[in-house]
Amino acid sequence: MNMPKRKIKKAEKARKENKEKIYDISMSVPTYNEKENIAKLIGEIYNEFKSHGINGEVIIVDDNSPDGTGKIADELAKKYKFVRVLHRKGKEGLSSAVLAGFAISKSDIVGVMDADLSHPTNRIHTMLNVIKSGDAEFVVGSRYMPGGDIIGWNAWRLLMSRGAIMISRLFTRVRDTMSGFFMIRKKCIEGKKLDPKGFKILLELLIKADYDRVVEVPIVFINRTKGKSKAGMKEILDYLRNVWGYIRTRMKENN
Ligand SMILES: Nc1nc2c(ncn2[C@@H]2O[C@H](COP(=O)(O)OP(=O)(O)O)[C@@H](O)[C@H]2O)c(=O)[nH]1
Ligand SMILES: [Mg+2]
Repeated sequence: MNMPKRKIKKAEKARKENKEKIYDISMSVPTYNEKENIAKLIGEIYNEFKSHGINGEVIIVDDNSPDGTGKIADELAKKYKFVRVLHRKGKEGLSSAVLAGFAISKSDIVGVMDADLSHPTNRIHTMLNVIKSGDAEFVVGSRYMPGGDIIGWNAWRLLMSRGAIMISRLFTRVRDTMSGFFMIRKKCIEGKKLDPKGFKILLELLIKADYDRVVEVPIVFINRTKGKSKAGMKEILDYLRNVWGYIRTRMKENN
C-alpha cells in the first residue's frame, strides 16, 4: 500500500525528532580563534561517535572569532548533521559559552571539551559510559590521578594550575577541578543559579549542581600546538573572585 506523501513527510519528521530526543550526549564546544583546530576536532569526534555507536551532537559556541572560526564552524555544520553552531556577538567568556551550549542542547547528558585538541576525543565513550551505566551523574576528565598527565605545559602554567586546584580543595574532593573536559546529567543543573563569569565552569558546577556521585576518569592532556591559550591574568583574578564568593556563601551558611 502506498502512503500519501504528506504522511511520509510527517513520519520522517517524527522519526527525526525522536532521534534528536535520544541523543546520548550533547557536547558544548566553546571557540574563540580556533580556525586551525576546529575542523580536526570535529573529524575526531565524528570518528569517536561512529566507532562506539554514540548518537551525539556537538554545539560549537563561537564568540564572533576575529579569525573566522565561526564561518568554518558553519561549513562543518553543513557537512556533519551532528554539528550545530551558536553564534554570539562578541567575546563573552568561556563559562557563559559553555552554559549557552547547554541551554540549547537536546540530550539529557551534556558535556564540554576545548576546541584546541588538548582533550583526548577517544575518552568520550569511556566518560559517557560512566554516566549511562548509572555509576555517577557527573564525570570529569582528570589529569591529576594515576593514568592522567599533562604534556607540554611550562613550569608557570603547571604552578598556576596546581595552585588553583589546591584552593579548590576547600570545596570538593575532586582532584582535577580545573579540567575543561567533563559531562553531567542535565537534571543536576536545571534551575541552578550559576555564575557565568570566568573560565572555570567545572568548579562552579561541582559546588552548585545536585548530584550524588562524581567520578574522575584519567586523561592525558596535550597542550595546544596551534593558536593561543585565552587563560591569562584576567582569568586568574576572576577565579580568585569566584573562590571568595564561595567562601562567603559558606560562611553565611554556617552562621
Ligand atoms: N566562545 C568562547 N570560547 C572561548 C572563550 N575563551 C576561551 N574559549 C574557548 O574555550 C576553550 C578553552 O580555552 P583555552 O584558550 O584553550 O584555555 P586553556 O586550555 O585553559 O589554555 C577553547 O576552545 C577556547 O577557544 C570565550 O570568551 N568565548
Ligand atoms: Mg585549551
